[in-house]
Amino acid sequence: KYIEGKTVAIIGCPFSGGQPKEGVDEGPLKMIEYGLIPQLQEMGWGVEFDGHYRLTDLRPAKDPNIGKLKKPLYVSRVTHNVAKTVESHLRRRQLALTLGGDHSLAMGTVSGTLAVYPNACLIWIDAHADINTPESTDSGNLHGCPVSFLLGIAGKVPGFEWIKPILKPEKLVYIGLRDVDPPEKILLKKHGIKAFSMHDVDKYGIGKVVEMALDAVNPDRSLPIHLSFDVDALDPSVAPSTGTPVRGGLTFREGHYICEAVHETGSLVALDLMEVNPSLADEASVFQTVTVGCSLVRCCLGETLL
Ligand code: Z70
Ligand code: MN
Ligand code: MN
Ligand code: MN
Repeated sequence: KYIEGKTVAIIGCPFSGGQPKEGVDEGPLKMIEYGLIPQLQEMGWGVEFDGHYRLTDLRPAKDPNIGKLKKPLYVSRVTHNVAKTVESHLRRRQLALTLGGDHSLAMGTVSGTLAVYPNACLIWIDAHADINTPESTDSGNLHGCPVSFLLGIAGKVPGFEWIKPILKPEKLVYIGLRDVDPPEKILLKKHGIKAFSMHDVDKYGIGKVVEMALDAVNPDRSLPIHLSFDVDALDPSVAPSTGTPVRGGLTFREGHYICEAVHETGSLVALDLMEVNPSLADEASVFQTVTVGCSLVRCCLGETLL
């Protein structure tokens, strides 16, 4: 009902400025090279692909740290751009698929979604909570901070004035967490944010976890859904080519189940597939990671096993 004419806009975001490792900017290019567009077309989707965005053009000549935060001006410019792009596609009733790139991009993608659908919920699939504030971050990498900016708990940071803090804590749910910094644990508790760790996946099984997650943020399954999927939520044996692999992650099927269940709601409006880094690990690992990324996207867009 939110998407008209079964069309998806692919927003290729070759961006690595939110973290220190080169190569994550090649994620979107590889996903396209591996045939994502014809795969979606074969499923009956109209695909609008504008090409990969030339985000490096936005890189400022000077970009000093703000406190601990690294490349703040670059990240703020890029994410502001991405927000406007996602917003424009959603206004045209297209599903917005953003290929990353590092997860700082979600400051943009989620802002774009909430601009069009203020009642949307956010399902965040990740090994990490990415909720550090400029104060709490140890690394200073902005891909560890997007959620705090979206919630409006990041304080004032020059360049990021454009972000409207319109994400409510009760509209956010996590699945897959297993590498959460101590200050992040405090923030999750303080704001009462629902989070399902790998312990919960073990305890309840993925079917029950997804049901509980949807019950928490989308009880009748009709509100618009933004799904932000960090490929490092998957176990490193399933998706090895990513910047921060953490063992003990989602299996191939658990990852796909989440996508299938979200598709079944009929309410998905925006999807991020983030942190695919084809420059890390050998060729077979890159193949494995990029193909699983394409496969997750297809499941979110309705591919079924039977
Ligand atoms: C840590 C930080 C992170 C991804 C690492 C790690 C965050 N909490 N996210 N890799 N994808 O630096 O804030
Ligand atoms: Mn377009
Ligand atoms: Mn992440
Ligand atoms: Mn992560």
